[in-house]
Amino acid sequence: MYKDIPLLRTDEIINKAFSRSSKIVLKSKGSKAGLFKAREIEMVSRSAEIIIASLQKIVDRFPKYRELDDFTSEMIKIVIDTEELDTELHEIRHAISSIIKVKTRAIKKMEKTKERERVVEIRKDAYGKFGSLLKNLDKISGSLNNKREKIKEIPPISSNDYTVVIAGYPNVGKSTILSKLTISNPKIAPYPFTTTGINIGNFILKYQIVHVIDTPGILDRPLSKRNEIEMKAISAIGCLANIVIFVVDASESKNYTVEEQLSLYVSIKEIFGLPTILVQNKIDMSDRLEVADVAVSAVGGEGMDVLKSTMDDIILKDPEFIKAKGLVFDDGLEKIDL
Ligand SMILES: Nc1nc2c(ncn2[C@@H]2O[C@H](COP(=O)(O)OP(=O)(O)OP(=O)(O)O)[C@@H](O)[C@H]2O)c(=O)[nH]1
Ligand SMILES: [Mg+2]
Repeated sequence: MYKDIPLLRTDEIINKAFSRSSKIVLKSKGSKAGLFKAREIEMVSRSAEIIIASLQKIVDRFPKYRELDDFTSEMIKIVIDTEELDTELHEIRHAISSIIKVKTRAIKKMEKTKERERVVEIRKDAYGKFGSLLKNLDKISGSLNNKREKIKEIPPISSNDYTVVIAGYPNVGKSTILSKLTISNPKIAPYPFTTTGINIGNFILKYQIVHVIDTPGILDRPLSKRNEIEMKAISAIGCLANIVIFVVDASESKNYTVEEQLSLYVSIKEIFGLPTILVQNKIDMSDRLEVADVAVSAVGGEGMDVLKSTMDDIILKDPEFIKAKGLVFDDGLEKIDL
């Protein structure tokens, strides 16, 4: 998401602007002197245009986080300082308007001037001002480019997409379940809150894409031990999720007791208030728990068809899913008779 925000590199912009405008060739219409001046004016005008276009592209490509859906805008607010972003983009807009002013003034002066040397002097002076206005942006470039990196890492999911979230303690088999439920190998996208990455897989149900995401390091320990940022992240995921698959492991390989795992299950159910399927994994090496809705062996495949149909039944009855499908059709895609 937002992969095409350009970097703010003032040196590159200056070089591009000046080298392109130095190559300008004008066709002769009037006198030689007139042509010389016209070319000098065109150099100022073209270099200003190139600088403005490069800066404007940066302003335009940064997400308008206030207009975005909940999940993405929440994520942006968590990963970057949005007030600082506003200030930095304001600096760029300010530089753009200063460049326009410098250009307009210089061109006016050049038009009135007859002497060649003076025309060149005015053009060089405008170039100097363009350069220093750009150089002045160096003070924000590091911080702005850093925000660009962080925004790029936000998973490309919209709150309008139907999303299943997998939760559960570490090592219970969440990623294995994700890979078995989805058509593609889980894609590991960097996740802003942990160093471990978010796993995203998709499957198609009734011609509608369903995302399945596994959020390592987020929904895998007691919520009471979370700091404020992590809680914000959890609530952002809450905005996104439509249903939750909570995985518990009762086998010898478990790192946490079944009681600890069920207590996390209860708190996740409470905080999200979403339909939650309690899935016991690794039944090839453990006894069945009565509380579990479905018992599976993700590795061996046992029970996975039951999990899939339980999940599909919940999804198909969910008004949000019906709405998400409607969104696809509203976008003008061919309506398929279901
Ligand atoms: N016996 C058995 N092992 C399983 C099963 N499902 C997963 N495992 C194993 O359990 C281990 C953990 O599986 P993962 O899918 O990585 O578990 P996870 O919950 O994603 O782990 P973290 O990402 O570390 O939180 C791996 O060695 C899997 O091969 C199962 O049904 N039976
Ligand atoms: Mg995992």
